[in-house]
Amino acid sequence: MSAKKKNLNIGMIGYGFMGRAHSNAWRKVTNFFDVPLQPVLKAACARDAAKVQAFADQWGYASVETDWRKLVARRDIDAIDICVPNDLHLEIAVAAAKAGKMILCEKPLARNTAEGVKMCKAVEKAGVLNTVWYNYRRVPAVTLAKHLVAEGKLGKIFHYRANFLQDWTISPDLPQGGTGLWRLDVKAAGSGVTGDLLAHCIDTAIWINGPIKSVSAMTETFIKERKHTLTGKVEKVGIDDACAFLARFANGALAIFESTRYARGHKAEYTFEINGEKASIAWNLHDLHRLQYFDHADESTVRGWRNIHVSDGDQPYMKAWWVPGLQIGYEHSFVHQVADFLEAAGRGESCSPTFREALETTKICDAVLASAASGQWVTLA
Ligand code: SOE
Repeated sequence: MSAKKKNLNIGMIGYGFMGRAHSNAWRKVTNFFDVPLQPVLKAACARDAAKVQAFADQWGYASVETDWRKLVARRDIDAIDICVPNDLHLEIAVAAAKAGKMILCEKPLARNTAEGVKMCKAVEKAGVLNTVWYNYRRVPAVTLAKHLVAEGKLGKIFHYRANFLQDWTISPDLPQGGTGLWRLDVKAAGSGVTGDLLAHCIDTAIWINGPIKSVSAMTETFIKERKHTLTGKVEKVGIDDACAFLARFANGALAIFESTRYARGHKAEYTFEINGEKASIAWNLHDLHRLQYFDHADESTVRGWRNIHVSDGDQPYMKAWWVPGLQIGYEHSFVHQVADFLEAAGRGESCSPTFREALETTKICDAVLASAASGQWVTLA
């Protein structure tokens, strides 16, 4: 640990899949990135005392809390990392902002726009640094795609196409609610694939290609009732199992987005393709270190899709890792978000996407769900 670096004491709330991904990022970041602050894993928090202690021991947190309010009130905590189900984001974020803590909130920002607006107001009023974990932006190949579009390599963009396909909820015997399965419970999650998976696609899309101005959507809930883990009763399923929508971008591009948890054979297949006047790019999470690139300016006899292995020091984030040709993976996207957060915090700035920027994605998710309910196109304000 560099003696010159100021410590940043982290209070982690939640120890599930995301609690692990974020903890790994906090632990690794200064081994690879020369950031101005040194994260210190000060406390982990969750309701189950034995489980949170085991988590703290495994990941190296110095202490535990079983009530997030106590964690937020602790004077020795600088930043709160929210890794709990979506229905808790608002209350924790508002309390953490009032306590003057920096906040890193797992995606999606909130269950809906109304909650998201309150969260934005809270952090802006308190003047606390904030970010939302949309990690896929920071996969080097995805960041490279952003750079290529920003440099004008694709020229005018005509089409944006994105999918996020999974297959883990096909069984009607799978319950809803509780640890791991709260994503199926509309009260905890807010929505189904729209807020959980399409939110990723939307965040990447508007980051790369600018604002979306209108949407037309359809959703389906294939399994109408599931046993609820917490009540033990069979209850109506309120989430969207699948969602597909058309969209128009402000820059004139047409888009098509699809997400489902019923695409047998697909575990987490996030893909996007962008077609421009001069070039096209395509990316697939299952091959996350590669970017497909087609440049019409290439000599016609050798023109074709290039398969770029994004692992060189002059490609985004890769200088910090191994030697050219050696790739990195999923967990590194979180390390990159932490590195960018600490870099920005060193300048006294929030890291993109801020709560305010991530609110745009939540607004689009709400517009998608409203369109699916009404059968009408919905225009974004
Ligand atoms: C759902 O299965 C999930 O874990 C999402 O919640 C994550 O955001 C996504 O990255 C992978 O899939």
